[in-house]
Amino acid sequence: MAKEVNLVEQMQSMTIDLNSKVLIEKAERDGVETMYKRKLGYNVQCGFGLKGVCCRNCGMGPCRISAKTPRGLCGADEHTIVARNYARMCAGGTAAHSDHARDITHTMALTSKDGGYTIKEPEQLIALAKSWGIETEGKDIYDIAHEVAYEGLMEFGKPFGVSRFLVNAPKKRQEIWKKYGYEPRAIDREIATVMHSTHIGCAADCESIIDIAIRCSMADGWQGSMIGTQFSDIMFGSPKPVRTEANLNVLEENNVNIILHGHEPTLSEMIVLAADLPEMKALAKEVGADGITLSGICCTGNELTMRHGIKIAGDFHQQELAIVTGAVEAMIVDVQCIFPACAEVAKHYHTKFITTSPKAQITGATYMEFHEETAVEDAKTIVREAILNFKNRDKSKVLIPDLKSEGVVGFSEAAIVGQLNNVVNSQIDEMNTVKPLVDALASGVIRGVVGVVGCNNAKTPSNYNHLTVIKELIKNDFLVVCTGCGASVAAKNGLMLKENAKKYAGKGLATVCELVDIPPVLHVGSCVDNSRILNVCTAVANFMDCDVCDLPVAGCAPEWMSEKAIAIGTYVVATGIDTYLGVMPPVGGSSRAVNYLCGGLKEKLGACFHVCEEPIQLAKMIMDDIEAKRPAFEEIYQKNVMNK
Ligand code: SF4
Ligand code: MSK
Repeated sequence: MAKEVNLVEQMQSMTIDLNSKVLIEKAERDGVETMYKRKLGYNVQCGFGLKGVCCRNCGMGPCRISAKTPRGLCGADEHTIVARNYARMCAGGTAAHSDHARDITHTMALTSKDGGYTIKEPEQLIALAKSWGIETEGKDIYDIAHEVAYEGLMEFGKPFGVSRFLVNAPKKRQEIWKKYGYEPRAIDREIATVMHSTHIGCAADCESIIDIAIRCSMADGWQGSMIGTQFSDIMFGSPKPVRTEANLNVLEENNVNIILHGHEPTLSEMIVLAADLPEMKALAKEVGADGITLSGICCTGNELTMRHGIKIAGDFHQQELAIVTGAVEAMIVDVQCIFPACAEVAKHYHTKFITTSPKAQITGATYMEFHEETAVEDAKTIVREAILNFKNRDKSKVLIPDLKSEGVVGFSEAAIVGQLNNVVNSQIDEMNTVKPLVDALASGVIRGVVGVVGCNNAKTPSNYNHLTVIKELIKNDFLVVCTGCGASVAAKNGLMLKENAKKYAGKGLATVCELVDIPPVLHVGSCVDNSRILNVCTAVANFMDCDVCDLPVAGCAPEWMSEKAIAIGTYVVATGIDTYLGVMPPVGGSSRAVNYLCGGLKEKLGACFHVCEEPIQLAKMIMDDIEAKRPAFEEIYQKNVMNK
């Protein structure tokens, strides 16, 4: 018995989320295996993999670099192997974000006045069309949408030219990209180039392989993700500040609980629409429920909360635990970050674990394929399935943990700028000016802005690095903007409430929060929406007539885990923003790779990676580096803004 208690305590020590601790204990009681149990078996992980020195790029391998075997069978050394593995991670991440964007673009091609998908932001569409040289005068908005969709799809495979979005960057940044060959051409081409160059017998020079990886990641940030975010905003609406709640207590005992998990708003937006239909609400009553509660996990959750205030059930590490509550009628998933284990966990309860994408079928799940062409009907079928499952719920197995937090989310670029602009400097007419943000930064009231983004990683206690870094930063007057699961962590802990600014933020930041009615941590969206951070930084740099690397800003991924996160970090560095990681990427086996990524790139790009696995130290590194940049930044402000 004592042994069992120790086991539960050991698992509970792997998260700081109190709801998760309750459900870890319940999972053990219910005989359910979760990630926390599996982690016990992974205390010693493969040293070759951790350092990135294992190669299986051909059938002669796997080859593993050690003192005894310093080269693979083909002669590739640790520098080649590490760089190739790193590049393939960037290609995987770029493929995931960009294939999501491709589907969004195909959906834009299906929009129509009376169809499932419509245009909610015609002005944004027209502005984008004009910037792409598409004639808009006198044209039906849906004709414009279809032309923009066609041009968007060309970004994936156009034979000539580079990303259409690069021209928005500061001139100095564009010159750097041109000089070093970092301008991404077609998205698919960049991914293919990485796969080709890292094939056996191709590139074997560490730094040049990393350069190819950088160009590929640029196709993620400055092409695929920009398309994903902008097209989603045009079709589903640009987020605006909205109140929400976060953590597993958002599940409701007497309601049909539907959790949406994954990444594609094309599916989740339709589920929202279907669940709101009177016929569905009536069906829920018929089966004995009071109503229907939708909530989200991972980036689908982020997309939905940003646009509709739909509650955030939890983050990446809580997906299995959500099912363990026994109160979930259906977990509907599409693509990315979905544990295959959810199918197994669901078998212990009445929960239907429903996969919907041919790209992500999972053994043991209920597969209900979703098609954009028949979106509304498909969504209704899926929601009906969830509602009818309410009668199978075993009340004796239900445990919804007690905690949730309120928060305000929905800070798109326009919302951030608009909020500051409205209040700080209301005499400025152009809604688009970033001057109030620049003024707040230059005055030093806000010391800097840090994007704290990314996943949860089982190498750290869930949420610990995120929460520690964010709290340190806001305590010292650094405004934090969050995406992905980092945003869920902040929301769950009350950091997205203006009312809590006084408690957690330094005096300067708390004053700004009070004045302009924002929380100290801003939710800017899903992992694809990191492009919003690029856009705001770009707008500020353009306004100040400087480069992005001159700004007092940084990126941080305290608990990154996915290939997408590696691609994100790489394009953020390429944009000129120093990026701080709380978990070491698998590159430590190559001194050349480490020196280039964490040093050499600084000379070329004005930014590089920094790694520190202790979160208070990590936050300190960020703050010290930003403070060191401030005198030059303030000089630029005096010269280029005050004297304008
Ligand atoms: Fe080994 Fe070279 Fe083949 Fe890699 S590519 S598995 S190092 S022989
Ligand atoms: S969902 S990529 S765990 S942020 Fe985008 Fe969260 Fe990371 Fe997936």
